[in-house]
Order: sequence, then structure tokens, then C-alpha cells
Amino acid sequence: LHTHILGYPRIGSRRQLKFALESYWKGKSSLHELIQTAESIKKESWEKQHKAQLSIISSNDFSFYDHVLDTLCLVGAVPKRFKSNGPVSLDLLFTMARGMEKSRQGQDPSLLPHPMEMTKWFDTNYHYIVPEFEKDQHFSLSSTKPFEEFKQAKFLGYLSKPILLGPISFLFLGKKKDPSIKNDELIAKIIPIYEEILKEFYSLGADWVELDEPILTLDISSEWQKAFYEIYPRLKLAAPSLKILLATYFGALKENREIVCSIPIDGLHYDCTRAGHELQGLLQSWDKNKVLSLGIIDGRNVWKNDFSQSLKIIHHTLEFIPAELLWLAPSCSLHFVPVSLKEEKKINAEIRNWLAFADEKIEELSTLATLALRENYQNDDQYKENQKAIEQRKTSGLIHDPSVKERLAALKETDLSRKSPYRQRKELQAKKLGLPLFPTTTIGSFPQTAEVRKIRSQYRLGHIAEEQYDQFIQEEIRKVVQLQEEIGLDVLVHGEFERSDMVEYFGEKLKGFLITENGWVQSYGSRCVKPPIIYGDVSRQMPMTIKWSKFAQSITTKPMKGMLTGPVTILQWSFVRDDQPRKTTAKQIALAIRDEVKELEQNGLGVIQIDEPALREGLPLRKIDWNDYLQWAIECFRIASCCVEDSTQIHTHMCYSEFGDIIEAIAKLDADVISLEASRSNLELIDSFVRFRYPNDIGLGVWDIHSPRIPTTEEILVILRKALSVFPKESLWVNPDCGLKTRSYEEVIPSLKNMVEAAHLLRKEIESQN
Ligand code: THG
Ligand code: ZN
Repeated sequence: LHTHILGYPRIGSRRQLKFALESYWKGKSSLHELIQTAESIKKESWEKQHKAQLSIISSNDFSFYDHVLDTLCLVGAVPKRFKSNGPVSLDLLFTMARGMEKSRQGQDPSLLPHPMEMTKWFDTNYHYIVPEFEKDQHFSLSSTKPFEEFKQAKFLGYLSKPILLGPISFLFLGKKKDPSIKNDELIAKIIPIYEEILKEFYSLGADWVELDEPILTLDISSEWQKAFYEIYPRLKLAAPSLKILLATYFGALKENREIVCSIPIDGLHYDCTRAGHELQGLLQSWDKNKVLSLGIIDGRNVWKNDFSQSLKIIHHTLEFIPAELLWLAPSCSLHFVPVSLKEEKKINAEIRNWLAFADEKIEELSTLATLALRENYQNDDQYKENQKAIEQRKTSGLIHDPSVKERLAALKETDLSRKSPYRQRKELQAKKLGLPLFPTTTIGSFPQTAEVRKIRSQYRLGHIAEEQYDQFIQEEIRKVVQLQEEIGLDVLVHGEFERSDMVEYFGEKLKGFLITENGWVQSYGSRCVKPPIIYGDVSRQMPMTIKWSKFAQSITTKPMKGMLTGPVTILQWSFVRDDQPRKTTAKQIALAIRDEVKELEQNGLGVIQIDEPALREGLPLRKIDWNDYLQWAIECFRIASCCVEDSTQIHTHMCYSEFGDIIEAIAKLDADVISLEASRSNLELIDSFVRFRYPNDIGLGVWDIHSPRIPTTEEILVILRKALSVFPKESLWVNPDCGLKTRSYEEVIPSLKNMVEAAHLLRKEIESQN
């Protein structure tokens, strides 16, 4: 039995890479220092794999920013606007990802090449840089990173297995900038580059190379399927003695199983945690002379592996595959879990014993390999300890809360719908709120200044007292309410100064959630998130947002929005229980949010926004699973929101455009008002509403808050007039396209003023028409 991983977290156990990157970008440290940090992160990862006695050590899983960006640099797919030929420097790589550094910007920012887009990596919360393919796209080997890393590992005594994104997944994940570009053409052009890469690895003495083709777990067209039959034989011929491990993960192979069983590869990695039900079929068709790597440890979650289950699967597989050809691995890269439990000093000891982060997973892997070949593994201490923890978790009083289960079971149809249909509610709300045509509002957060961050962190560290902290937040709220009144916004927000990450904020307050001290995972580039761990039945044990929302409403006569994060987003951005379906956990969260909604209403908040920025990204990878997901996602939103009076207005907000395919589901949320992130692609978005007539009110993001540009009144009017050609005037709201947390007041104030002015002008225009 061999053991290996598909990648180790690259940010460092204490986020060293993040700090090194940000310091380098600010010009506060040298390239040399940044590279030193990278070297020590890689070295530490190799040492850990070695110490844990993994039989194969991996390389090229490190990245300064993103592995897809690395791949596009490797094959020389730098878009023309960056004006580069030949080797790609690290600075160019950062410019592609982030745009030009301020310190190096010329006079006119509009002349600078815009950074490359990013999007979510499959169904994870990690973002990759989207490759762009241009007309007459040309590829050439333009980076030596994978070879350098291989050599570094070799120098330290490790003959490593380099990990590369496979050519077909790479092309599939990119975006064609011109409709005339054909897939065949891209495929034909990329083959020689990958051939060259494999030859180079062969000549450097590599034994195995891992090519990741995660798109094999998606619904791919026959054109992409054919590409596998075309490319892989060529790659095999390029370096016949170099062995290729084809890695798939995140789901079942289904109809793509035939591909992996027929193309000339030397081994297959297969995600047993998500596609265990398919294993039997695979074992029957798998060539017994080839390696099978079982992804037996969940790389997407933080729970201890259940050795008894895993050993059953391993022993069963050993009836088909000889031990020397069976490899054990985590299901996918460990990049999606935090580095080490060692950094967690404060978490509940009982729960801690149920967990395994990257380092612990590597140990588990090695232990499993040992136990699998032992006669009486049941008597082994490590096995017994593992089973004790698994048993203890199953029966723990921390997990099961009968009152939560009963409440969920008792939910009735009527709990899931508002008292009256939208039309009636709209009238009552109009009477109560007295809003003008084209009401203006913001999405919720206002700039988180350095001072706000500092005070919050001091409070968390216990350096300032609660009273002092509360005073500070109240003062910030007072200022931002006054600012919004001066600007003339119609529906106000309290600014969310008390929140760092929204999911972490709610996770801290809900029962059944655990917050780690250092459980960071990379979100994109140097940015990280610390997902809460949901370990037990969820309920609201205390008010979560009432204090600040109530205060904010008390200092203004304008309507104040109560601001909540929705159940699907909280679920999506947390580590979830693996002992019950996701939908059950989501519904429990929904009930907790429902309690908060009710109490906000009782405290005089007439408008309540429940954000679901992650609703779209939660869609399953396979289309066949969409309906089930959408059904429970909608149900969750309705559990959370349908407890209010007709006169209370429910808002929701969603990020990331591409709503076209789920717009009908979104309508079923039955929120009174929805605001969408759209300003980058407003016209496309508006078109998708032409096809489906959205029934309730809608707020179009008229200002792209992801760009530092201040939108002019005139350009906002252009978008609004276009929207008026599709939506009735009574249903249109005016707002930025996302929260303002990352922007500065210098940008926010003039932009909001222009936005409010545009709404005023449009009102006048309409009045004069009547
Ligand atoms: N919260 C969570 N997941 C998310 C988002 C979020 N996924 C999608 C999107 N938003 C990702 N965007 C970001 C933006 C900024 C940061 C992280 C993800 C960020 N993080 C701080 C950092 O790395 O310095 C973390 C420290 C902090 O919490 O302040 O800036 O909003 N869960
Ligand atoms: Zn948003």
C-alpha cells in the first residue's frame, strides 16, 4: 500500500504566505523575503509528509497566488493586454491577478490592463483565476515553477510526484474571448506544451506525475469527453516510462468512467468520500495492472476518519487490486481544510477529539495503511482510540438536542408561506414605509476602516471592556446613520461595524457552532476565511443582531433594515456535520434565523434583509441534483423569513451574476425585494428577466463596488432607464451591487450621492410624463 496526498495547504500554518505577500505588495519587503517564506512553507510541507511516512511525497502544490494562474503561466497563456512574451515573472503574475500596484501606477488608471477575473473552484469557497483564450491563442512553455519545485524537493532528498492541473480541465475552466475560437484548436495547441512538460519531468528523474482532471466529475459535453481520448495517448507517448496518475475529485465519474478506464494512464485517483457508491462498478472495470488511488479521507471537511468504515472499503478493494497497486489518499487536495489542530488551544476538548485538519489527516492516512495490512487491527491501540472517538461523537450530548429535532419535525406548510400574496403585502408595506418611487438603499455594510478593525480586535483580545466597545460601535452607527440621512437614502442600514466575517459572526452566537482560533483556509490570493465548524443541532441561544439594529432604528425616523445572513450561506461557508444531510442542518439554521427575524420585527424593524450570497454557488456540480437542492434551499429561506406580518418587508441579496438558470427558483423565495450583484453585466441580467417576468420588487446594482471607480449620475441613469424598459416602475429599487465593506469613504460618499441624484432625476422624469 502506498500513501500520498493531492496537495497540502499553501498559506502556512500561521498564514505566513498571506503576510509575506501583503508586505511585498505594499513594498515593505523584498522579493527575496517573499521567496524565503515560500521556501520554508514548501519545506515544512515535505517534512511533514516525510515524518508521517507517506510513501510518495508531492510537489508543485504550492502556489504564490493560485494554481490555475500558475498553469496559465506555465503554458504561456498570458492575455495580450499584459504585453508579455517569454518567461512570466512573479510580478507579472501578481499584476494579472490583482491589476497594477498603486505604487507603480501611471497617471491614467483607465489605461492599465484590468486584472483577470476569478470565480469559484467547483463547489468550494476557493476562487481561481479564469484563464482567457484569445483569437489565435498561442501556447508556449513559459515557466519553470513545477520543475524548480521538483528539483528543490529532490535536493532535500524527496523524489516527488509533481501535481499539475490537467490540460483538459485547464482549457475547460477558461473562457473564450471570441466566439470563433474552437475547442479543437485549443486542444491541438496545448498538447505539445504538456508533452514538453512530461518529457522534462522524465529527464529530471520523476517516476510519477499527477494530472488533475476534476472536470470528469461534471456533466461535460461529448466534445470534451473526446478530448481525453485524443490528448492522453499523445501524453503517454511523449514520455512512455513516466507514469501518469489521473486525479479526479469532488464527485462521481458516472458516464465518464468509461474514459478513465480506456485511456492510457498508469493510475487513477478516485474520490471515495463523494462517490463511494460507484466504487464497486469501478473495481469491476478497472485494469488490475494499474494503480488505483482511493480518496478515502475527506479533504473537504474536518472530521476524524472512521477507521472501521475505511478499512472495510480498503479490504474490499484489496480483493480486486493487489496491495502494491493500491494507494490511499485524501479525496482531494488538503488545501480546503485548516493546517493543524495544534494551533487550537481553546476549543472544547471533547469536540477537538472528533476533528482532523490537514496534518492530522496525513497521520490518519499513514495509520490506515499500516492497519489495513495488519491481521488483528481491531486490537491496535490507534484503531481502538479512533473508534472510541467516533463512538463518543455519535452519542455525545453536545450534538443532539431533541427540542431542535422536534421543532423541525413540527414545521407546517403554513410556516413556509407569508400570510398574504405579494400584491397585498406590497400595498401594506407601501402604506407603512411611505417610500418614494425608485427607493434608494445600500446592501448593508459600510467601510470597515482601520480604526474599526483595530477596536474590534482589541475587544476580542480582551484589551478593551465591553462597555467601551459598545460605546464605540454606537458612535460609528450614529455617524453612518447621519451620513445616510445627509445623502438622502430612503432605507438605511447600521453599517455592520460589529461584524468581521458575517458567517463567523453568526457562528459565534449560534448553538451547535464552533469557532476556531486559527482554522484559516485560502479564499483567494492572500485572502483567507475561517469557516465555523457545525458540530451539533443548531439553535439560537441569544439575540444576535437585535441590540445594534434596534439602536440604529431608534436614532432615525427613516426605515432601518435589520441585516441577517441566510441559512444556505451560513451552511455553505461552514464545515458541516457529516452525520446528517446538509439540508437538515440548513433547516435548523433557518429556524434559528427565523427567531431572529421575529425578534427584529418585534423591536420595530419594518424592513429585514436576509442575504444569500452563496445560494448560487451552492448548486450541486451535476444538473440532475439541482432540483432537490433548490427545493430545500428555497424552503430554508422561507422558514427563515415567512414568520413576519404582511407589512414587514423582507429583502434578500445575492452576489455573482449568472442568475439566468435559477431565476425561477429565486422568485420562489418570495422575498419582497431582491438586490442582485449585476453592474458588470447588467444588460445580460436584465435580459434574463425579460424571459422570465420576475414578480416582486428588484434592486439592480447600479454601481460596481468591486472597482474603485466612482459612477457618474449619468451612467447610473442609463442603467435605470434600460431597466425601466423591462421592469414596471413601481418595482424598481436603486442600490450599489454589493456591500461597501472593502471601499473607502472617499469613494462611497460621492458614489452614493450620484446614485441618489440619479433616482431623484428619474422620479422627476416620470412625474413630468404623467
Ligand atoms: N465570507 C466567507 N466566505 C466568502 C466571503 C465572505 N466567500 C466568498 C467571498 N466572500 C470571498 N471574499 C473574501 C473577501 C475578503 C476576505 C475573505 C474573503 C478577507 N479575509 C480576511 C483576510 O484574509 O485578511 C480575513 C480576516 C477578517 O475576517 O477580517 O479579507 O465574505 N466566509
Ligand atoms: Zn454581494
